[in-house]
Amino acid sequence: EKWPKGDEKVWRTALRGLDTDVPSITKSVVNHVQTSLARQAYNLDNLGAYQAAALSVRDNLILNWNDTQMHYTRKAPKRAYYLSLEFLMGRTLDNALLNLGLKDKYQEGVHQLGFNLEDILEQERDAALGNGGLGRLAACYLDSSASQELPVWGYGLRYKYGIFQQLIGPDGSQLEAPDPWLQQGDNPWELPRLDVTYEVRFYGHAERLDGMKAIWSGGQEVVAMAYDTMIPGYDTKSTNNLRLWESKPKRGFDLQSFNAGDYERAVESSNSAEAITSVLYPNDHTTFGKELRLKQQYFWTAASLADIMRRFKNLGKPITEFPDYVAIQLNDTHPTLAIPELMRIFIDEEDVPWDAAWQLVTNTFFFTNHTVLPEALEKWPVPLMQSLLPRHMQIIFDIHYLHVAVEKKFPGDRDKFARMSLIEEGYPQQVRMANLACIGSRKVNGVAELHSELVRTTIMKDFVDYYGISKFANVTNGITPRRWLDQCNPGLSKLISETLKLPKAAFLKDLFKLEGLLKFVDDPIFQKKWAAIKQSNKERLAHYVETTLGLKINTHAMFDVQIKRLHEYKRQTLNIMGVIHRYLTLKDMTPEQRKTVNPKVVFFAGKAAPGYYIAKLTIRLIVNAARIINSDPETKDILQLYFLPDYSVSLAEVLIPASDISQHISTAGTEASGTSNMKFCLNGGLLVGTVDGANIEIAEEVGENNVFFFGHLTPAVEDLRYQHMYHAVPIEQKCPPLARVLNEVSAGRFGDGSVYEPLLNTIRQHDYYLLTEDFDSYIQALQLVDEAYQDRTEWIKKSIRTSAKMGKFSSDRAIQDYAQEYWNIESTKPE
Ligand code: GPQ
Repeated sequence: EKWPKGDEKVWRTALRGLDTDVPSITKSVVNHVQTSLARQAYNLDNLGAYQAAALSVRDNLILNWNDTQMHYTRKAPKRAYYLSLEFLMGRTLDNALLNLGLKDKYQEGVHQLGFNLEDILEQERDAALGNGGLGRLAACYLDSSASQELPVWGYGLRYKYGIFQQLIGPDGSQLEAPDPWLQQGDNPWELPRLDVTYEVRFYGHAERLDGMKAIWSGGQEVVAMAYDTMIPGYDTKSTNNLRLWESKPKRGFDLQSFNAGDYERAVESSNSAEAITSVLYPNDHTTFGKELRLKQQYFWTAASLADIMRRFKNLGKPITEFPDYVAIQLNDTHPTLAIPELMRIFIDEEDVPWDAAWQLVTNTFFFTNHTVLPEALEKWPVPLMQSLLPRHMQIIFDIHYLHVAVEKKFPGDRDKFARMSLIEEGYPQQVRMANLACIGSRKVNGVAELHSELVRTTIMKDFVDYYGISKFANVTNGITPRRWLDQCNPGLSKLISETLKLPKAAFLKDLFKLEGLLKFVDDPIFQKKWAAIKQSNKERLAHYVETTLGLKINTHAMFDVQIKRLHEYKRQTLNIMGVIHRYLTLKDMTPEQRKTVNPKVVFFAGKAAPGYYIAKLTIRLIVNAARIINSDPETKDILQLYFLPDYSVSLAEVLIPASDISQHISTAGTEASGTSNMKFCLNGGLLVGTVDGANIEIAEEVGENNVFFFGHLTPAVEDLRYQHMYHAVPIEQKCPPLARVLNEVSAGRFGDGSVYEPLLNTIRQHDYYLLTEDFDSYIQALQLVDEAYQDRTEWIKKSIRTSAKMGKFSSDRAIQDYAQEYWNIESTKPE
């Protein structure tokens, strides 16, 4: 290789990289204080120290990133791209330090400079570019891809505002405030790429040419500019890329209007271009059909595909080899426009004939479905698509006529044809994105065994008949053990390492190694250490709650946790009704009886979509019930209830390691997988749950005697709903204890009861999520939990066994599956 200029020896010494001994680290941090931050050392605060430490760590990431990307370019392996509208990354500094293996040294270094690393880490704001499980899964998958040295990039949007900040108002309601996460100053974890830009068109008209080609012109163009975020692998130099797009006006502003003195007009185009990536839509499991959301989706898929195409073209390979070098995973239907967009590129720009283009497209894409709930299945009105993306609408119609030719295979079955159609009839007609994603992809997968089976037998049933079963598979979700064990629970990680006599990297890279703990289940000394770590995590949580909310928590109580988005199907209502039931039962007891009760603290956290009225009412009820219960002198020592506001990845990192028991209680058949269930169990928490999602596979691993299952099973749900619709039995007969709870709420025991009527009516009337059907068995399950907790040694054994059997739920296993069975990519690393 040739040096571009100058003295090779000088270059070689200069290129040696960074030293990572403690003196070099302190030097680098102080350098950043003085130069990058231009601050004085003597009045440096924790925030400044965070920024300097982050910049110093970033230097290491950038060098690894450069080497990895250079290696990919030279070696030109097949790559996979993970397209996701959400990446719920959380904080980066701690994770980067652990993955680089530099945490101890930075701890020492900043200590020498007069700082405490833990305090510095607390300065970082979460990158919360996601709503919940779907976005966090994408983040875990990036960590696993880099850790396994797989050539995978993520593509998403760089929202200026992430998920809203949740506040609780004086009446207990959720209030929303914007999340200006970038306003802390520079985000040290991203690299703006001023030179990586693409123009993206909206509106205009599409004129058909000969054959299937067309020309799309006119309309408006905006610019997509790339920001790159480094994704370090654990215990490897491999550092992958997350490329997020920002929208910008094509020209700064309209000079003509500006000169004419029309300032408003001049900035208008700039405002509308920038609006595209200004905010994350805060709805989970629902679609709203807003034009701006469709713009986001196209803007992101168009920029990402242009980027992928440019990279492919640099290889100098014939276009027919595109799927040999590119695999694209569609995270839900949000990026489905990538299918017609790639068709457009092939046909209109690359002169590929239709059939060949369709072959290439359907060998490139893979589609993950994350729910079977009908309200979450995306549909876009045809008139909206026609106006915003006229060429794509043509292509979708062409795909519809050429490839949903079901009538050939099932002649005369008009119903089947109607169900499989890309276009749903109605006023207006709508495009069904899940159908498009399905027929445009090589494979379709669900995210846990039960869910994948439901995908095959419900929403994709007709397509299974058409394509055969092998197109429809399962990849059970996973979580990264780096963040969700080592980072959030360093004490436990250390104990495991000492007990197994293995370096941490051994089990953090192969989580099945935790099975080695089974040998120690009966070892009283190990049990004691295990329990002590849980205790100190409870104290860490209590300390957090005391310093942030000013509340004092009984750390000798059982900690019972439900943290997830507020949604009727997740049944936080079942939990709060259970808590109230417990409260009423305690009130019924004599003081003597109460003395025998084991204390319990119940935690809730989670955001409700701002427009989701019933979910917001649930929060209000929890908060107001907490106010009454926590101040009742008769019960406050044995039952406490907390709603922790503003749930986030970093709050989860404190809550999860502290839990004794966590709740995953969705109506059977509604929670596709769940991933926090895996996180709790990995940290030695036990699980109360329904026979749903990944709960089932967790129970398979740990044994049913180590989980607390309750409730009706999936096959019963449909019939029960039917009964509730047409042969409703009044709740007083069906479930007297629940009726009593609802009456107490109604009667104003937790503040003005009339406020809660709409929420209570969801249960009294259709009870779509079957609370009345599951309440009795739920209360029984909680009773069993109480009894099991009495025998502390047996409980600790369950806890150890649970954690020991979490190997399957590492996202490394999930990513291996995608890499081998779907993407056909291989590990490769620099040097
Ligand atoms: N999930 Cl459709 C979301 O977080 N948001 C959504 O809009 C949809 C699904 C979740 C799903 O509810 C969980 O059961 C999964 O564990 C998670 O996706 C990841 O697959």
